[in-house]
Amino acid sequence: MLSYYLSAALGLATVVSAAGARTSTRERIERQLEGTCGIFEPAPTVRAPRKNVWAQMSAEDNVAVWNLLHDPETGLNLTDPAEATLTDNYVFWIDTLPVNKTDVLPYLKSCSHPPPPKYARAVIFAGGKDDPDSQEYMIGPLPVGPETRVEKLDYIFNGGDGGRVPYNARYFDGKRSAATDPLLASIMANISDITEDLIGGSYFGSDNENTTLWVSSPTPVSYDGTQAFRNIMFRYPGPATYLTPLDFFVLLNCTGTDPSHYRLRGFVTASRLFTSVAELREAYEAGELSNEIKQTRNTDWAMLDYKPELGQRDLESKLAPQSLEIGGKRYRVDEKERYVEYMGWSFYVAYTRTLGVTYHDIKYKGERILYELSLQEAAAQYAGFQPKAANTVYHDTYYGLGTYMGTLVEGFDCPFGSTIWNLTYHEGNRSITNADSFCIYESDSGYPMSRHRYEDSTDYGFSHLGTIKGTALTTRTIATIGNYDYMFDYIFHVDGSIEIVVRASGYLQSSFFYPDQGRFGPRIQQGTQGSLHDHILTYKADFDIIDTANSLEVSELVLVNQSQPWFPELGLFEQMELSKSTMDKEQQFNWMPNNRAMYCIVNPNATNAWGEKRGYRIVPGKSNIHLTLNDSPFSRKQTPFTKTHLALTRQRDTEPFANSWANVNLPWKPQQDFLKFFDGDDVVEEDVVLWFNLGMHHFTRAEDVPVTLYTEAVSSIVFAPQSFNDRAQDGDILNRRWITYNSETDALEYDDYGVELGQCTVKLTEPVLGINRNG
Ligand SMILES: *[C@@H]1O[C@H](CO)[C@@H](O)[C@H](O)[C@H]1NC(C)=O
Ligand SMILES: *[C@@H]1O[C@H](CO)[C@@H](O)[C@H](O)[C@H]1NC(C)=O
Ligand SMILES: *[C@@H]1O[C@H](CO)[C@@H](O)[C@H](O)[C@H]1NC(C)=O
Ligand SMILES: *[C@@H]1O[C@H](CO)[C@@H](O)[C@H](O)[C@H]1NC(C)=O
Ligand SMILES: *[C@@H]1O[C@H](CO)[C@@H](O)[C@H](O)[C@H]1NC(C)=O
Ligand SMILES: *[C@@H]1O[C@H](CO)[C@@H](O)[C@H](O)[C@H]1NC(C)=O
Ligand SMILES: *[C@@H]1O[C@H](CO)[C@@H](O)[C@H](O)[C@H]1NC(C)=O
Ligand SMILES: *[C@@H]1O[C@H](CO)[C@@H](O)[C@H](O)[C@H]1NC(C)=O
Ligand SMILES: *[C@@H]1O[C@H](CO)[C@@H](O)[C@H](O)[C@H]1NC(C)=O
Ligand SMILES: [Cu+2]
Repeated sequence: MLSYYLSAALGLATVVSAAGARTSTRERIERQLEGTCGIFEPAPTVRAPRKNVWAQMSAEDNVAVWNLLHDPETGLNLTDPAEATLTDNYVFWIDTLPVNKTDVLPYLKSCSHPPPPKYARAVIFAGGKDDPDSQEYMIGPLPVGPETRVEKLDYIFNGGDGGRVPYNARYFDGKRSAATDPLLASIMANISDITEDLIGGSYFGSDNENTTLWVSSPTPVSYDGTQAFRNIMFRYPGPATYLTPLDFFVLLNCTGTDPSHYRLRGFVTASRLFTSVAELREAYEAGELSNEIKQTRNTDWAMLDYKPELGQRDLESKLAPQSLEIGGKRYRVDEKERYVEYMGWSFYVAYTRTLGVTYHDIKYKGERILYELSLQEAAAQYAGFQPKAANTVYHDTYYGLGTYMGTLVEGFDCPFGSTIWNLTYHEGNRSITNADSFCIYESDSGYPMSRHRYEDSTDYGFSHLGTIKGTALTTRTIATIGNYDYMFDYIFHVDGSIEIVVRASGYLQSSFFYPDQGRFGPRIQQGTQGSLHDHILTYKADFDIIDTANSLEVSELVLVNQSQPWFPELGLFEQMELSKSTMDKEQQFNWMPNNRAMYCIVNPNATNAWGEKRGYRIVPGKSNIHLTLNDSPFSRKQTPFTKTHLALTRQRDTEPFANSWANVNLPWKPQQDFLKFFDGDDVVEEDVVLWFNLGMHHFTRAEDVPVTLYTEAVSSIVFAPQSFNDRAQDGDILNRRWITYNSETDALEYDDYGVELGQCTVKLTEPVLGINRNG
């Protein structure tokens, strides 16, 4: 029996079937105020003290920039991308150019100082030039007016060729894949009898109705921009295609803009290379290629829905615990300026299509800690004895990491009642809103921030007991970049520490199962092997502890032999002590074995009440790793930022990014060379930037099916005050209990400092997901 009802009370049309499945209408209805706890009340507002100068440029500015670029007077000779071919010039994307810190600091100091000028950056694919390439431009000041200029954007790239990328290394967009498709289709059509037999499918072209295989090709597509390759792996199509790879690869040489010069380099199957159709057919006909193991087209096992065959756990049909802000929201926002205040913290949020969400002017109790905190790159490199795994290095900014930050499901991805914002990026002359893709919430840390029981021999066991609520504000996005769902958390703790956490879920990029290749990962399904790989997520932390004159102090634990006169019987005995030094040159460096060294960014001229330098400690967290590979041809010179745990540089307006989004295809001749940042600049009492890596060596496992689990695929770091204050920042928290034993009354006295526990009712409703909009 099927019964339906419309849940009018919840204000949204929810259809519930007997099976428990719900469908929500596409109509967006504002969340209802439910319950008496203030959980669903909007966060109180505040006016940001300054304009958010880091903010994404507006949709209007984007259209104006688009029109200016296409204005014949600008002289770029552009074709509408929808009409363009490889040999035309067209805009790839437009994004916001970072503002120079040099221009921002005076404005932050005094609002009578004008805010810095705003600029756009635009990538133009110039296939129409004699020497075809891609070139970035800067367009500003904005809004577009008589002063606005379109100039080459070269100063943020240090590889020697500025914002230029040779055609062969430029982004492999739809037009480039389409240009290689006829060759691929003709080759694969010729051998469809073989592929049907070996891998159970055939390919006649990307939109041919008889095609039953999906193609996938990795980056890099070039080594140095002189040639271009497309290494194609085939997979079964479908929602779980990443888990149904096949043992068949086609390698193409697709150098240049003239598809008539594209050539087959070879086929790979059964771990053998065949450089022509004839060679492949000969081996096939000799019966050398039969494959015992078959990939499956049924992918129910790879979907993330409930699996009754796993059974049901005791009591699991009850609603799980929830994190709810039952006292009402305790943070303020200025949604327009994207500014947040929480328990002494304040910060601005910005967003770009390339990097996603970034954080600016992070202050604690009115003093600046960080000028900028931002993800720079999400890299991954794979391993395997086959072309796809061996060849794959991903830099996710290449794909526009920010554009993949998608809808968050309230109550599951973020707690019920979270503040949820949209993120909007620009695509052509339109702006696209990723609805409900950034959330902010305060939650119970799950442990008290601090506590002590003052032990006593009373019946209660103490004279006093103090315990302080632990809470933190989290901001979160989840970017589904192809297969993976990276979750990016920035957690502001009330004690003045900041935690940065990244997790990975989503599909593995897996390989066909080769029984003799367990060294590249375990078998995880009938025909699937989990390919070994590393994830490295590079971040930038531009610390400004109070002001820009900062140093990195290293306090190393060293062993010394010493004697102490009151232990004459010991003679020389072992002790540990701190050996302090200041890092005096820009460098890449690693966590010391056993975390023997404490790294602190300090302001040497700012001391606390005890005369100690005020600073923040860089505290290692979970899985602090760097890239395993050191000299792979696919990551040789364009991925150096992944190769150590940490790096310290002097802040430069010309060095805003660790990587360039187009670098991945230039492993031998990078457009942006992070190593060049280390050119001997003094970093003592200077404006310093700390670059750090989070990541995972992904030791794949059967539990990566259907998707990787966030519990284990996690990496983190903490920035904690280190003598920044005169005492722990827990004294001013009212959410605490100070329990005193009164010996006269023989009773306990609870001091609640006026924070009432109160009571409320909560009614949770099914989340309504926002609809992404093109504007
Ligand atoms: C403008 O670009 C087209 C290709 O889209 C090319 O054929 C033409 O020669 C270019 N014109 C000039 C003046 O460069
Ligand atoms: C930032 O500073 C660099 C170096 O001084 C300068 O070339 C560039 O034009 C500035 N960019 C902006 C957006 O003002
Ligand atoms: C298939 O490939 C073989 C070997 O290269 C060639 O002789 C033959 O003409 C091709 N057939 C078709 C239909 O393209
Ligand atoms: C698909 O295959 C069928 C059966 O062989 C054939 O009739 C049809 O023309 C093919 N379609 C295309 C687009 O090649
Ligand atoms: C790829 O093709 C280009 C010309 O189209 C040629 O110069 C180059 O040698 C080829 N590379 C390989 C590895 O075959
Ligand atoms: C964007 O470009 C398209 C195609 O050129 C045009 O039809 C549309 O009006 C433009 N939109 C805006 C907002 O200018
Ligand atoms: C301390 O003395 C012992 C015994 O002489 C020696 O083995 C050890 O290396 C010394 N340790 C240090 C840190 O000097
Ligand atoms: C910091 O203090 C030292 C010693 O008093 C002084 O020489 C130096 O100029 C100060 N640096 C800054 C950036 O104020
Ligand atoms: C967020 O996006 C949704 C479209 O899904 C739109 O209805 C809503 O007004 C947007 N919110 C804001 C604050 O712009
Ligand atoms: Cu992984």
